[in-house]
Amino acid sequence: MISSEQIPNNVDLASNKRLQRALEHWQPRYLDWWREMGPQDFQDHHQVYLRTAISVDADGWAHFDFVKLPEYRWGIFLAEPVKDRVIGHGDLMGKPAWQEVPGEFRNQLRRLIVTQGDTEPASVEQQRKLGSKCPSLYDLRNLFQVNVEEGRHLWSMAYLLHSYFGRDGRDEAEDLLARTSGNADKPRILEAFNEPIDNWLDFFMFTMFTDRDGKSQLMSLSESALDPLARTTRFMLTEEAHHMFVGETGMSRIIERTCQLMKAAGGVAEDVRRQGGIDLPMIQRHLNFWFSRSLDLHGSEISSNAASYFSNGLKGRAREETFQDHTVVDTYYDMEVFEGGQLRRQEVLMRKAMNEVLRDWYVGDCQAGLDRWNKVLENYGLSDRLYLPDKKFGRGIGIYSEFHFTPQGESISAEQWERKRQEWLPSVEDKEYLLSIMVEPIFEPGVFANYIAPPRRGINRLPVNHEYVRTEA
Ligand code: BYC
Ligand code: FE
Ligand code: FE
Repeated sequence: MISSEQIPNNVDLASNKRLQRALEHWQPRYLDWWREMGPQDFQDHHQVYLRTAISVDADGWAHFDFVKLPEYRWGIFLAEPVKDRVIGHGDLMGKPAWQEVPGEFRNQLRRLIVTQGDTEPASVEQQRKLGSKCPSLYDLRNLFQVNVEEGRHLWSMAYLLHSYFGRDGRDEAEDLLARTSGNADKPRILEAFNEPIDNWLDFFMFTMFTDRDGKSQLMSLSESALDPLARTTRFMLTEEAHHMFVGETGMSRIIERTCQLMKAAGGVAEDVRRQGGIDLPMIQRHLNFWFSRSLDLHGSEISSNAASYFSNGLKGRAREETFQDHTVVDTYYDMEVFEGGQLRRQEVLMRKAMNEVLRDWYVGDCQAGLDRWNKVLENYGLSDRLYLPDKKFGRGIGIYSEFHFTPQGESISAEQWERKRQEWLPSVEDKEYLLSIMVEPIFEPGVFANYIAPPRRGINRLPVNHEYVRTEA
């Protein structure tokens, strides 16, 4: 019998027999998945200093304790309801938000929830081998905090599937545990979630850029007419902020260390590598890769799926309330398209351009983080700067994906692309080099790998040199 003690929740699990029964079946499978596909070598003999959500108010977040990973209490939380909430955009605007799934939108909603749910365990799988290469105990703990929260995000989507989609929902919840990142037969649904992440540069770039697509999509879903979906995703956003903190500050600290090593080498970027650091061109190549993969995650520029999600109220724009017009029937998006070897502007119905509208919001959010990275370079008196490549660069999805563009957005031939891609995207040598400086994990409190600076402060006001992960004999 599953108790609310085991599963912290604010959905009155104790009196919901149907959901309890569903979870009794699903929870053991989840735990099997976690043991098999979750953090490798850190399941049974390590105590990790983790934050567990035990309620949705601010206090509910302040709960820190040492736990073994498989004993983490994954909870089910929805943000507090908004009284008399109405649909905020699209053709049904002003009607009461839905507390149940309308039959006519059932397939679309299930698909959105499954796609969202699929990314959460995928990221845990992608990151499962990073523990044994960690740059410090502080970073190891942050990795596990991200992993358990992505596990909880999976719980959130499984909760919606079990509660609102009957039998197909149960099947879909099982399938979320059956697909595997990078698996040839049963891969994860979206492309970026099948890319390997086996070094910490990729990890920080992923949490900076790909988790930020999580933020985009969760903001969009938190506008949904389906109220339980809106409330679930609204609460998930509070955790997402921490994931991007891990990525942004992880990279800031790598950049800081790179600056120190560059100064020691008289400002020569390439000499950083001779000292075991990560040089700026290599950082830029990884940034180019994860940024463009994450742009892809926003879907095609011109999408009738997106139009239908918006019209039906299933997905809104990020911060929908900040827009004047919530129905956008006769408005157009001025889009850059590539046709007959030429870039030109084209008016696209705004509803069909909703993926692009969200992508624009995402690019702005990324740029703010990049400005902070460049501040580090500036503070060290260096003239080098990191930049976001053009939206058309390196794309695998959408209207630019069949063509080739430079990071500055100029069109080039396939042949030119082949010649230059080594300069713009991570190479096999980059990956080998990164693994070579991450061979040994660092488990000594307060010690950091040579390629990364320590953080300014520790977790929950503890010192930086606290033993955030303890090994048991
Ligand atoms: N890879 O009209 P289109 C997160 C497919 S991250 C592969 O362009 P639509 C997290 C598409 O499915 C947030 N396939 O797309 C981060 C469609 O297939 P069909 C995850 C792709 O539907 C880090 C076709 O191409 N949440 O939470 O407008 C760690 C043409 O579709 C891709 C969500 O994604 C791709 N990149 O937009 C942990 C929210 N892109 O119909 C977690 C839910 C498109 O031809 N999902 N396709 O078979 C959605 O809202 C939409 O499905 C998408 C795609 C925005 C992803
Ligand atoms: Fe997530
Ligand atoms: Fe995340």
